[in-house]
Amino acid sequence: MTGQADIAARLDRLPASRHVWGLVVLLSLGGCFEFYDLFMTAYVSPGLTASGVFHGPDKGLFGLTDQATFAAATFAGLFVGTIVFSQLADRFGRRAIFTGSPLTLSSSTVAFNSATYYCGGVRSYQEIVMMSSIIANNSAPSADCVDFFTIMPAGGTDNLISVMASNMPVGTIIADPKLTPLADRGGPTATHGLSLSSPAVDTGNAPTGIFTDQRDVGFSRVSGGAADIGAYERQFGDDEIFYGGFR
Ligand SMILES: [Ca+2]
Repeated sequence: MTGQADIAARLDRLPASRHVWGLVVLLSLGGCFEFYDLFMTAYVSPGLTASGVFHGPDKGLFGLTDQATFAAATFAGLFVGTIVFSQLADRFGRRAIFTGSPLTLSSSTVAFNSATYYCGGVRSYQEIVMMSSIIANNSAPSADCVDFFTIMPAGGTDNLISVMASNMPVGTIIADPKLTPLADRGGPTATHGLSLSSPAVDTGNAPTGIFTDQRDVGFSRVSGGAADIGAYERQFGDDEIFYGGFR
């Protein structure tokens, strides 16, 4: 009977020949494409298409469809990141690099996502820094992580989470952000607006150098007394009934 240790020892005894190295390279490339296909395009793209971020067969950036641009740019980024930054992990150690590379969420809205396993909103095993972001109205089977879960330090300010979690940035508002239904409110994608009575209105902060909300030109990042929490900024003159979603 052959155990895993025997198999590993057998592999270690293989001569470092051209043929063996060729097999290693081919298996690595196969694994790279397979995992990329499984974890990125298979799961992420349908969601982005359904939410209106990808625009079907239309040609966009680089003259490619949105899906093709996403796949190509992410793939290129993986290679560049691996070649350039893997040396940092070799030099300083993987634990130090992972700990020093926190997940950052800034002026973002993560809402109305659902999961059948793990977390409906944001689940992180790395340190997370959240700035002026909403995580709300998500659903998941586990009460531990409806909206948010992390076992690492969570920093940042001016955030709103709808369901209490055990480890959140200090000062996080726990409340219903009163998001309005997904609709075309300008910009390239549909958005969830903010009701006038939303606790996210005028309680966020604007990142340095960011002058618009997610809809881009024509939609100021700061309107009223201060920036709103999340990706959307209520604009002066927003129709109270339409934008308020009758809430
Ligand atoms: Ca505002």
